[in-house]
Amino acid sequence: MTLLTDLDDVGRDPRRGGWSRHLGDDAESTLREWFTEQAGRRGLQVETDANLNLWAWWGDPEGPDAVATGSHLDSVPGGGAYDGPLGVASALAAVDALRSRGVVPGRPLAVVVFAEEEGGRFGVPCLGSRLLTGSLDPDRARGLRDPDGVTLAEALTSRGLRPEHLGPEPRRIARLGRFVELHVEQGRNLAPRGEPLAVGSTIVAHGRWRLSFTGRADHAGTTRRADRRDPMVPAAATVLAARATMEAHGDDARATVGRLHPVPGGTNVVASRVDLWLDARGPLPQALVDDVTAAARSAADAEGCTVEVRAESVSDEVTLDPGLADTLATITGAGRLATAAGHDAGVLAAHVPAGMLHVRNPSGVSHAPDEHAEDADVAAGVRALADVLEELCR
Ligand code: HGY
Ligand code: MN
Ligand code: MN
Repeated sequence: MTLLTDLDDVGRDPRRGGWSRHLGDDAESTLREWFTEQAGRRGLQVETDANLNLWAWWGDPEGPDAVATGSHLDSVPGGGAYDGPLGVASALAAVDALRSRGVVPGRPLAVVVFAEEEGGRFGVPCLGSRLLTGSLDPDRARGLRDPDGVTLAEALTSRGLRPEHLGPEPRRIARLGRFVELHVEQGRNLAPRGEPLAVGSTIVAHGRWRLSFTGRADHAGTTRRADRRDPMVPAAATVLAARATMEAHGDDARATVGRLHPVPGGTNVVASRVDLWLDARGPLPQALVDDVTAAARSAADAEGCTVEVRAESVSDEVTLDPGLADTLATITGAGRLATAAGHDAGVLAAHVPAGMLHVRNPSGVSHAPDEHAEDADVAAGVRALADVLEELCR
């Protein structure tokens, strides 16, 4: 808990509430320094890989069959204090617990911090783990632009880093035997069960699509209805279509528009363009996107506007390694939990046996300042993670 409260003042967002910590901003840089300092205090050897992920090693970084545990430190805009940092702080505390037990890992053990898991700046979630595993093309990554139009390549260069180094690191992946991510629960499943922990079973299919509506900018007061081609109108219809689609596709469907950006965005101006992003999740996200896109197109036509739809990131459903999940369940005594939140563990799972431990969040609220985990449950998570690492590193 001390490790977490260390971060209380880093990246607080007075306008949105909560915290905003994005790749390359001051807050995220402070978090990297904090992690490096905390790892150093524990005698862990810290390195930054070609994709800005941090690795803090206990044992030989070159050794085979390493065990890695960790999560991310970046946040969504105005996010909570636990999504990401709880997994990193718990991993550091688990190292302390192993030390106090007199355990010397029989395999190399790494605490990992993945870069830009939320995609909060450059728009692609799990940026660091996707680049590391080769599931995101480095050229595409270099050209990703943040809301101010700065590319990832420019952002890296301005920090003295080498954008040309971005790309898969198969040797680093090959040295990994297992990866376990501890994460605050997102959604309310453990409170009703009365359980502090759960072992991850699956991660739902999910993705994010950008819809760009183009019309004609004009004066809010002097432009007659008949002369308007207002992209805000089909954009608004699309927001409502996302809700209707979610309701039409059953309980597991999720369709959300949380981000909408008009250009120029003047109070007295009919917009020329509106970008909105659709977050779709469930058994068949593409079916949701198809329905929302159909509604968007017909609303755009009716207003004399055009609409362009672009997939920004798509993730299939992930089944976390069943054998590892069984091991985690045996060690911790915890039940299973499927999640509709994406994680780096879900990206690594295609290359390394990956598992998750979820720590109870009493209200289930996440991606918001009210995200919470009780101290006792956090402590249970650390003990469980230490037990898991002791067993996996035997
Ligand atoms: O968006 C997600 O599902 C995750 O919390 N990054
Ligand atoms: Mn998140
Ligand atoms: Mn997360």
